[in-house]
Amino acid sequence: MSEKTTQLRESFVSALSAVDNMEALEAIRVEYLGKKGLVTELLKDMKNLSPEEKKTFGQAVNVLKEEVTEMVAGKREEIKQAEIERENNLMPEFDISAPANLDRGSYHPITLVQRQCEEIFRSMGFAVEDYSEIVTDYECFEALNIPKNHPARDMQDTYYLENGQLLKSHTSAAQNAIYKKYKDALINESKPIKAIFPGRCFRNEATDACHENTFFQMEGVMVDKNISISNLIFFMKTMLSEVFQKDIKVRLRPGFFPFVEPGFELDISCLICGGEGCASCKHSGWLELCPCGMIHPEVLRAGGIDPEEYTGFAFGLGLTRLAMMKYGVKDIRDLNSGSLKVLSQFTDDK
Ligand code: FA5
Repeated sequence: MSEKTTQLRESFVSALSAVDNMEALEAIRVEYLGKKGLVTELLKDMKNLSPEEKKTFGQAVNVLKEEVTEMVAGKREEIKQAEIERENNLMPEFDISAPANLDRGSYHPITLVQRQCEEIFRSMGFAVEDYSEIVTDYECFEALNIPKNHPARDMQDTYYLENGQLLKSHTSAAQNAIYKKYKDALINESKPIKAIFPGRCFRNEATDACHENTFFQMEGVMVDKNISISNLIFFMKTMLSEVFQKDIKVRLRPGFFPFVEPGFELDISCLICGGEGCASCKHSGWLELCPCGMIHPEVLRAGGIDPEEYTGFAFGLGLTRLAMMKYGVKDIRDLNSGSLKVLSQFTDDK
């Protein structure tokens, strides 16, 4: 009887030697060890044996079963290792000493302009802050003196999430958090609040050569005792002359924003057409770049600052438009196009 187990073992070993993948291995496992497999079938022959023979034969079948199981496991490991090796051979070698690939891309023009502005304001003692792109209605509107149903909301329709939060339509949405963060140092240590906070903004509006639904702004605020419009104008002028490295024609005109009083629109003469009028400036020769004004008392109050004691200015620079002007990009949509042909032309030429 043990001859039968020996024969079956030999036939299994020979079949296994031809197996080189998991599917074939599984097929042979089922053929020998499955419920109706060849090893299990051997037990059927036991019924005609004496009790003594049954015992010996049963033990021989069990040993065979264990051996076959072990050989299947061994083969499985062998196939796995071979697969790993095959994959490793397909991977390109990483050579740490290889020379750098100089063709490795460039910074986005908005990143370049943003970094330049950050540097300019940092050198004037401003902290650079970051803020979330998802904000609450309170942060984006209510804390800025724009209650529900205020007409100013029409100018800043944005994208709402199901939980009531929204994608911020302007960087002013961070003002309240900034005042709350720095107010104790202002009140207790007489440290003026000086911060800029660049960020991505979103608006649900039709796009054209100077409007995108996703664009960047950089907000700036300064709060202290006796801050006036002259401080505001000084910082705006300094920033623009540093960014453009030349005199730029600017104009200041009244502008309405519920969170400043008085409020201004700061426009620059269009650098694409030299003020003649083109699609980039809506044929006016001027480009709205940086609305600004003195922070409204209600907004200071919402930030925990007493407007009887402190005043401040705020501005909301259109960073994407600034990049257009600095690099001569005629259509704002090119900046979000992801086109390497367009974007690889810009370098940090500071
Ligand atoms: C605001 O967003 C105010 N939060 C700015 C502000 C801050 C005023 C602090 C007073 C005090 P406005 O919607 O005008 O204002 O946008 C500010 C600037 O962002 C614009 O001058 C423009 O340069 C840029 N901007 C606005 N909408 C777009 C757009 N769709 N695409 C590209 N740039 C835009």
